[in-house]
Amino acid sequence: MIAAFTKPLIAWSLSLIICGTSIQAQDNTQGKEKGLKDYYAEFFPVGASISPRDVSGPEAALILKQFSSLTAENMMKMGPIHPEEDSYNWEPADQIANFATQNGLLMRGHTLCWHNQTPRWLFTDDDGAEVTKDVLLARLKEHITAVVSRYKGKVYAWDVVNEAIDDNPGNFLRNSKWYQIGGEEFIAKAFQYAHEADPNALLFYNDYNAVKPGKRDNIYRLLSSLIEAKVPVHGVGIQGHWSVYEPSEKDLRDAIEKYASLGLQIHITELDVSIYPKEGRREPRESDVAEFTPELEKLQRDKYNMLFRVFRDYKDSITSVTFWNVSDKHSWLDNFPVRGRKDFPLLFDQQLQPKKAFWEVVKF
Ligand code: HAH
Repeated sequence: MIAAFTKPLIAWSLSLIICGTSIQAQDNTQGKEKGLKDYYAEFFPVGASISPRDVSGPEAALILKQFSSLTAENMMKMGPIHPEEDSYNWEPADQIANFATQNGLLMRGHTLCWHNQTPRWLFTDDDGAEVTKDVLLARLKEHITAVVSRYKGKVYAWDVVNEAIDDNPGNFLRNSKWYQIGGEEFIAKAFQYAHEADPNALLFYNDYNAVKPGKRDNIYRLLSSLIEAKVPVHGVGIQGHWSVYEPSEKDLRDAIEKYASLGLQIHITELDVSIYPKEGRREPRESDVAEFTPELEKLQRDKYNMLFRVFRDYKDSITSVTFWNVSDKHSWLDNFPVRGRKDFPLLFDQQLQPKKAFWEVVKF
């Protein structure tokens, strides 16, 4: 039996415990008030790719709390922004650029010259015949001049050329329409045109699988030859479409060191960590089950932990890190490489709440 006089004592110590918990809970809450951009303020800006629908509502609030840089996921690509030879669709890209500027966020431009999401008119003339190299380069110049000039002072860095290296390391350049018609020269020209339109913009070559040794060496070769030819290239974008199974820490470090040895800035441009092993585009199968199991969650935490530990180690070379999309509510990986297969590759869940991987990234 507890003596009556001890009761206030018990109540007091209980309240201390509760207070203690509540003080700690409050500390946690304060911790949660800090966003990724604040944890990484001394390292590099942290960004996300967005669509115009993200500039209002709950996504906008999450973006403003967490990120210090934005990229348009699609709206500055040639197809969406330049649908007809003589007409531009500025509105959606402007919405994103204005949201960035009004809120003091940096903006990366993506992308000026790519083999995908190109407008239908680009490679053919009025009669449907393939255009000549001269015509194609003139079109490239007109496009780059218009887009870069419009966002001058708003976009500080451009992915000028995207994915021009072949996936097979035995080949060098991708056999795209740009290459078939324009030859190797289209790459240097694109950088030149962008530099003429905005001499202050930082110009990047951007690619995926960029830390895999074979493709890495070919990207390095391209960059060295551009530098050698005095082409205005300032950085390399490592896309960072990785998975819980890749890359290895060694491949990541080796690639960063190799690119940095060229004196280039490195931007991690399109970061996500898929829960699936990487594979090519294919049809959905019945056996495709989208389940974010505790095991995958653990693998994802470990991968994100390694990635950001390495990024911090190389903060002198890595001058930006951008996630490709905002939260697991919507990721391009929900439809790639398997249509309709849900993925969970980002740091915020489908309710926009920080995942376990988020806490790995900010605890250091
Ligand atoms: C990226 N390609 C593109 O740069 C980006 O513009 C797009 O929104 C999504 C991913 C990655 C990629 C690909 O296009 C083809 C095969 C593998 C990876």
